Amino acid sequence: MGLTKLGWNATRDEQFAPHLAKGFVPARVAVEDKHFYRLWTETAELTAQITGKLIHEARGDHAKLPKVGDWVAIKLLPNEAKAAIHAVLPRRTLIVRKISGRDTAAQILATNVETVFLVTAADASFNAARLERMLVMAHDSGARPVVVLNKIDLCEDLDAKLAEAGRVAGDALVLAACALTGRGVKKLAALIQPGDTVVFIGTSGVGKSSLINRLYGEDIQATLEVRERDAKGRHATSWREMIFLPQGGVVIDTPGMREFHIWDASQGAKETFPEIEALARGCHFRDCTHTKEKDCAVLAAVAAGTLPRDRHESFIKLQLEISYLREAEKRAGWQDRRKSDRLAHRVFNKPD
Ligand SMILES: Nc1nc2c(ncn2[C@@H]2O[C@H](COP(=O)(O)OP(=O)(O)OP(=O)(O)O)[C@@H](O)[C@H]2O)c(=O)[nH]1
Ligand SMILES: [Mg+2]
Ligand SMILES: [Zn+2]
Repeated sequence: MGLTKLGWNATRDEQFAPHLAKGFVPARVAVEDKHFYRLWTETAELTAQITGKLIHEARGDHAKLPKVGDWVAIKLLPNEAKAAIHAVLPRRTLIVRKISGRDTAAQILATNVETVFLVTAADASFNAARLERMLVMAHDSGARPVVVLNKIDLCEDLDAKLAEAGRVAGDALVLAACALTGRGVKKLAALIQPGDTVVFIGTSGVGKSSLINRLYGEDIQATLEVRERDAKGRHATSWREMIFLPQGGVVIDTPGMREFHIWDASQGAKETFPEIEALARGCHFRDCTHTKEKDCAVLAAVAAGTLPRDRHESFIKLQLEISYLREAEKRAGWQDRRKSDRLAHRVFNKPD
């Protein structure tokens, strides 16, 4: 597989020059499974491990280790379909999500993607607030967000749902689709150019893998009925994986997420709530929280009915979450460091 088809370009050539001088080969991370990786090089698919040196250089920062979508510098092990990963090239974009659960830590969902498809189902499970949170994450990533309203065959008030999605989506494109019949999939496909990488994210069961199968033209990803998954309490997709489309373009499928928390989201919050950002310029206090201050232009707009109350509430909830995460970040960062020190210790002491 040619590197250009996988998204390699002149900038990457420049970045790779020092690695090339050391005899390394470029590859892209297709699957990450704890500390084993599946990589694509120009000509082959290989399994790989990271070097102890790379772990050491990451100094406990998990984000510095290779993730799905990363370009890496590898050393091929002779006569084996195996490799060692020596370095990670700079990331152009980064999709980060807070890990759910009590330990708060950032989780990288994908890197170096051009477009993030935020998939929701247009059936009764549709939830505009969740979509809003996904959009914040996407705006932070540097990639272009596109909202996909899937399962439109199960929706009786599509116009209302589209309007609601459009309201939270702001400038982001909103597409309607049906993975069962293939309706709307052409429009989606048109957004994926050869050399592009896109990622599908959304809660479990919304039809991410079904849409990818449609794009591919064949069932290559397993899907599972929502009824069945409830009974079994599991997701259909269980790891993040890159898929190369026959028509060109790389797609990353991800396991559904139960919840969307937001990591370093203050900038994304501004982009998701541009009308509040604009109103805030009229507040008396520069650090107004728009909750109780006097002469608050945002509260005034809510009272006047020009800013919908639920938009204001979503904004406030997000601010609370961001400040909570800031606090938790310090603790989690510390814990993570200890964990990966232990890991580094293990790798360093592994017999060769
Ligand atoms: N009616 C209808 N069903 C759909 C549509 N798209 C997907 N489904 C069904 O919804 C179920 C879940 O689809 P998946 O593609 O497995 O969902 P997913 O988002 O990949 O789920 P995870 O891998 O668990 O995150 C399957 O039974 C699909 O057949 C659609 O447009 N309409
Ligand atoms: Mg899936
Ligand atoms: Zn204010």
